[in-house]
Order: sequence, then structure tokens, then C-alpha cells
Amino acid sequence: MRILVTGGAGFIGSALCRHLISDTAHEVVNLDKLTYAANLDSLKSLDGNPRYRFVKADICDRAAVDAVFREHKPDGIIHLAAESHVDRSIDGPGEFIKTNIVGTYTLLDIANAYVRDGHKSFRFHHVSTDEVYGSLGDTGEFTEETPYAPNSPYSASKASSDHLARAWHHTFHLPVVMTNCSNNYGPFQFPEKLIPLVLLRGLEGKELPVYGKGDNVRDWLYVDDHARALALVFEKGVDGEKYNVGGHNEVANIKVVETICALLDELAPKAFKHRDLIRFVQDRPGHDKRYAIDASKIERELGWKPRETFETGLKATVAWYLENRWWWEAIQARYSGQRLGLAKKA
Ligand code: NAD
Ligand code: TDX
Repeated sequence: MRILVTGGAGFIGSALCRHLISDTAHEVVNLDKLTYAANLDSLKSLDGNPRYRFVKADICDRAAVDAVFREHKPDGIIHLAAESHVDRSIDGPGEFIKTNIVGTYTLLDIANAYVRDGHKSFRFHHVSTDEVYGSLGDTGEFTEETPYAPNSPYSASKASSDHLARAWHHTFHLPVVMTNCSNNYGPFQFPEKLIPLVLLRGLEGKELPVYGKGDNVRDWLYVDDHARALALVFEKGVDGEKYNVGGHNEVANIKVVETICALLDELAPKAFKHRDLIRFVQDRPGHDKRYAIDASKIERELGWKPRETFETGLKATVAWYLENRWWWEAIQARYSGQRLGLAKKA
């Protein structure tokens, strides 16, 4: 199939493009606006591949997206393009409303017309997050039936886009599948997110900012496990269904940071212990306490299972950043002085 991937120059989208080209026979058309979070260096391994094409376009630009549908005639879309960083959504929600809500609406509307035009087997895979379910207490997990309770401008914009995708299926019978995944980590992640931020700051001997008491819990999934889940749901998921994706790796933030410090002590030893760089700083406003995903539906119905544990995945991630300085040094050069690596003050 020819799959239109939106946001394919981002962290998860680039892992998906690499997976689709390396491990399947599908063709990929990658549509991306190339915001600050995008990085074509993450797709270098696909350069020149006849099954891969890149188009620079904004998902809010109806004429541009229409032209991509007309020219490439995709068999389906896996829609990942989004503004994705919670802290940025607190500083400036506007772009989140535009891209995540209006952009998703634009794609749904164009896909719907395309299906009515005769492309009956077209499928729309909407990629979402566990954050739409809100925050958990000390126990329990999010299932596909958990009511939505988004708390940040980011998660509210993602929840809105999920509701639009659901409604386009219900009202217009657009063939839609949806996935809601937990926190991803792994190679090629932009270093504003917790794991690469701590890793790179640790390598440079800079302070490591931990929000609040560090007792917030996230459920971590290695990005390549997510990419395999996305391809599987796109190929075999049932129209109108949603699937939670997660790795059963609930870890408190302080434990994540301490584990990275221990790995840096082992793989890139310095005269000091990396954990001495940890600083507890002002908490994120509205900070969700705990996320945990019940992924039994995708495991049971589609046979998906994560391959990496948090231990193996995190070690592979630290090793990758140590071996691929070219990738992140280019980002640091481009964005020095901006949010990247900026620690909030205690
Ligand atoms: P990212 O920020 O790394 O990448 C997003 C990509 O979308 C970038 O390449 C960017 O240029 C592109 N983009 C942004 N606005 C666009 C627009 N208007 N038009 C076209 N392209 C645009 O994000 P990510 O972490 O790879 O997340 C990808 C998707 O997965 C998002 O929808 C996110 O909500 C979801 N998700 C992320 C995680 C996670 O832990 N990172 C977990 C679950 C779900
Ligand atoms: O410097 C930091 N210090 C810190 O303690 C940063 C950047 C984060 N944190 C905390 C906040 C969170 O509890 O670490 C946790 C993870 O933070 P992020 O990496 O910003 O991720 P999160 O807010 O959990 O959201 C991520 O997972 C779900 C992605 O950014 C979303 O796109 C995805 O939907």
C-alpha cells in the first residue's frame, strides 16, 4: 500500500517511516511542515529509496494537502503530525489548537471527500496519546473505555482531535482506526523531552531539572515498539476501534533520571557522579501525577507485544546518543539558547 504519513520527520513519525521502508513492502509519502521538532537527518537512511518520498506541507493548508492526495493517491494515512510538547502548550497553546485540532479536521475532511470520490478501501489511522485520559491515582490503568479528562492544553487539543476522528467515523462512515500510546523514548528524540534532555545535559555536566518531587509516574515505551504497533493497527485493526499501546513500564521520574545517571557513570564516566547534578525545580503547572496503560486489547486481538523492557531500551538509547553525536550536536548548534536544554530555576 502507499501510506501517507503525516509528521514523518518527527521522533515517532521518522521511526515509523524507517520501519515501513525497512520491514514492510509499503510505500511511504511523508508529509511534514518541518517545525522546530522535525529533523530530516533522522531520515537519512531512506535517502534515494524509490519507495519513500518527502513533501513539505502544513496539514492546515487545504490546497496543499488536496494536491498531495491528487498527486500521490494514497491507500491510507497514518496521522502523527502534531505539536507534542506539554511545556510548550502551557507557554503558548495557539499552535496546538491550530495544528492538532484544525489540522486534523482538515485531513479528515479531505480524506472523507477522497473516499466518496471512489477510494473506498482508504483507511485513516489517527495517532493519539494516553494523556487524553487525564491523571491516575496510585492504582489502576487506562483502558480504551476510560472517559476522557485532558488536563493540559496539549492533551485537550489531542482529545479534541480524537473526538473529531471518532465523529467522522460515526457520522460519515470514514474508515478510522485510532491508537493511544504512552510516553515514548529512544533514538532521534528531540532533546526537550525528559529522557534525551537529561541524557545530553548529563553528558555536558549541566544540572538535571526534575519537576516537583520527581514522584510523577510515566509508562515508557521504546519508540520502535510503537512503530510496529502503528503498522499493525493500520494493517489489521478493525474500523471504528481504538487500541491502547503501552509497555507496562511504569517508572517515577526521579527513578528515570537516576537510571540515566547510572548508565552515564558506566558508559561515559566522569570525575563526578552524574546523580550529583540532579536538581528539584519548580513543578509544571497542572502536572499529571500518573499514567499507566492497559494494552491487553492490542496484545489479545492483534498479537502485538513490546520487544524492549525499560532496562534494555534505555541502555540502547543512551548508547545510541553516545554513538550519534553528529545528530544531536547539529540540533544544539541550531537551537542554542532556546528552550532546548533550558533548566527551570528552583
Ligand atoms: P514530534 O514533535 O517529534 O514530531 C511532530 C512532527 O509533526 C514534526 O516533524 C513536525 O514538523 C510535524 N508537524 C507539526 N505541525 C505540523 C503541521 N501543521 N503540518 C505538518 N506537519 C507538522 O512528535 P512525536 O513525539 O513524534 O509525536 C508524534 C505523534 O504521536 C503526535 O501526534 C503525538 O501526539 C503522538 N504521541 C506522542 C508520544 C510521545 O511520547 N512522544 C506518545 C503518544 C502519542
Ligand atoms: O525537564 C524536565 N523535567 C521533568 O521532571 C522535563 C522536560 C520533564 N519532566 C517530567 C514531566 C513529566 O512528568 O518528566 C515527565 C516526562 O515529561 P515529558 O518528556 O515532557 O513528557 P510528557 O509530558 O509525559 O508527555 C509525553 O508523553 C505523552 C510527550 O511529550 C507527549 O507528546 C505524549 O503524548
